[in-house]
Amino acid sequence: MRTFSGIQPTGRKHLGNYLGAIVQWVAHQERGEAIYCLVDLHAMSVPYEPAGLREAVYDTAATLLAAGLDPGRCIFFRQGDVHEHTELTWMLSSVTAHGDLTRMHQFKEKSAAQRELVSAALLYYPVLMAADVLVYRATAVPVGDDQRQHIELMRDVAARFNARFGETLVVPEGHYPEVGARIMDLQLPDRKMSTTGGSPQGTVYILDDPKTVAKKIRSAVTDSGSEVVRAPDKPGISNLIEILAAVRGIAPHEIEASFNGSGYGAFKGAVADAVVEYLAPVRERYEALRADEGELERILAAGAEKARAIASTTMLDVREAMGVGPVRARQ
Ligand code: AQP
Repeated sequence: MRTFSGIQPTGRKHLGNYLGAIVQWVAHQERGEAIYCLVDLHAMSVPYEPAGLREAVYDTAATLLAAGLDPGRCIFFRQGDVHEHTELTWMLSSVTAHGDLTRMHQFKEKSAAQRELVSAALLYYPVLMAADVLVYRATAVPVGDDQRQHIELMRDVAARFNARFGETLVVPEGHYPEVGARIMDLQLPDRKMSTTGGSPQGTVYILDDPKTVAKKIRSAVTDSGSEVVRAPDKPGISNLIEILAAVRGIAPHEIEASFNGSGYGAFKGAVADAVVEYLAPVRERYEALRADEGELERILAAGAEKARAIASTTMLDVREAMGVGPVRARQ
């Protein structure tokens, strides 16, 4: 298995990113080859500050290393350091339907939220994401549930490329966690926990201090009932059950069974304690890792070199298949 996944360097990652993606990333390091990327070029699809982006790359790199990414067991790098991603984006755009891009939920939501420029980069986001994965011929892409539509598009694009230009790319599969694939905002439980679209009090950040984490969870919006069960009319409690199940590594029905009759107050207290304890080691490791920017740069540069070696081989095949450049001499 070859795994690839990317994450936006937005600096402060949240519990949804952690349970939906990062936990899987750490686990996939033991299941074959794993390649992980800080997608700084994706972050340019909405307004941003150049200096802030560079800082956010270090913040996110340190968070992921603190969470358990090990550069000795995975390739960890910054997207913008490997030019093959952008070259393949252009190649893939010739087999991507413009209509499919305008139908992406993320494009519709984010373009509607833009007050000024709706950039072409926002429309192209899924093509760059397809290039990220396909340039490594990855087989597995661990992501949260919100990425399903992008993964399906990427699979269609790879299949269309192969049908048009000959078998060159690998059609990858999305891997979604059984529990924690869509963590919801604690104050707006009908919306996913999110960097840009959620509420500050409803978003638990990985690096929030323990008091803040506990306060956010204890003030989570719930319904007027008292039963700790999942139900369509109980989105707040259902979300907390999902969070506790993911943190404890057990099934949601086991959480329901163990809190049967205990009431919301005790249940929220247990979720708060469990999440605080779960995130504490990451927060503790983060400070030392973040303090050494030279070491973070060294790790990312070494990762980029390894990534480039794989990506450049794919691009030779892609260019040849598409008729770009001279025919390659065979040895
Ligand atoms: N709420 C979530 N539950 C489970 N998984 C989630 N992911 C994101 N939100 C949830 C997964 O996290 C990974 C990284 O996502 P990203 O690179 O898009 O990072 P982000 O921009 O910080 O994530 P957001 O919050 O989703 O951002 P916006 O506000 O831009 O929409 C992905 O695997 C994603 O599925």
